[in-house]
Amino acid sequence: MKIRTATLSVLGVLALVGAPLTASGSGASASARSSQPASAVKSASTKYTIAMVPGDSTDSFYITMRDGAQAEAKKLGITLTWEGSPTFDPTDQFPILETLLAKHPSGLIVTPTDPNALTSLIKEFDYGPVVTTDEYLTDTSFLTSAITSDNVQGGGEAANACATLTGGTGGVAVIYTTPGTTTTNLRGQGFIKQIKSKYHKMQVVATEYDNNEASLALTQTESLILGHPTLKCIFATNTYAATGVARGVVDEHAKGKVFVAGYDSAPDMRTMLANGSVQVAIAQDPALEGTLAVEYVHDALVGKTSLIKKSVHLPNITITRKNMKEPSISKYFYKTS
Ligand code: T6T
Repeated sequence: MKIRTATLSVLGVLALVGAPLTASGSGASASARSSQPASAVKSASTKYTIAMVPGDSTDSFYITMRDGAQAEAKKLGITLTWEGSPTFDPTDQFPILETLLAKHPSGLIVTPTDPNALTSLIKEFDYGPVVTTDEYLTDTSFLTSAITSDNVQGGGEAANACATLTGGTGGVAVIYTTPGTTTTNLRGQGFIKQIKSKYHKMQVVATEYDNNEASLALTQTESLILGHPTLKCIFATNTYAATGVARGVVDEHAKGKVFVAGYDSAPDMRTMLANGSVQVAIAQDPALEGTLAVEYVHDALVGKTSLIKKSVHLPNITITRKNMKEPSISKYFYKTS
């Protein structure tokens, strides 16, 4: 039986008084409890452990999220293990998740790289709180919390930026990542909805998937510029898309003619904004996602369930060349180590 937030408050009280605790929840019988793995049994003196699995281990977005999580875990005296695949791919993420779960952590934080493919494996972790960050699962019924950015709003914001840059006329295109990436899909949907509902003299001339590869986004951008003479703005829905699109615009000598609204604020984004190959970056706050995720796992473990929000959409930050050096904005550039 899954520990749900409603039953965790009882478990948390038991933990505080040092009573043997198990995954079974408040309604479980003593015999059922004794059959739980020893590692699931917590007492007040036991340190909690959290397994955290990012979308991938190389992207500055997830590294920044890890740092936020690590800092919060340290504050709370929790041991956090962070492990991910270098690629954003459910097939590669699966065995990592499986290995970490076999160690019976007290809680799990995961960025699922597919909305469905990992659900049954994650559900096997049925004795502790599970929080997703960034990406969405289709089935959220068993989650303690799902924390992400407001991706639809971010896409709409990118559309507003394109409209301002182009005077509200001309063609626009969207570069998505993979069909299974829920965040970038929502950003594109938010963008297209805003263009169609608000900017009647702008047209969506093309949408592409770059397979999360900057090199593919680059060649797609070159083809888009050559194939669509009315194209005036491209929305690149994540870090790699933005890098590739910016390079494609430069290679085609289209800087200043084809504008770029990018997502994310990886370190390279500073250069791209400064040299005018990207005009606007919609940045997220991954450090806060990580901090909140650890906080909610801890709240669930100690029974402070009233503090947990089941679904969180954090606001985005719009970065331009003009504001990028202001300390209140520059702190949102992601870190690489
Ligand atoms: O945009 C982020 C993240 O939100 C998305 O889910 C995948 O790509 C990034 O990690 C940036 O590369």
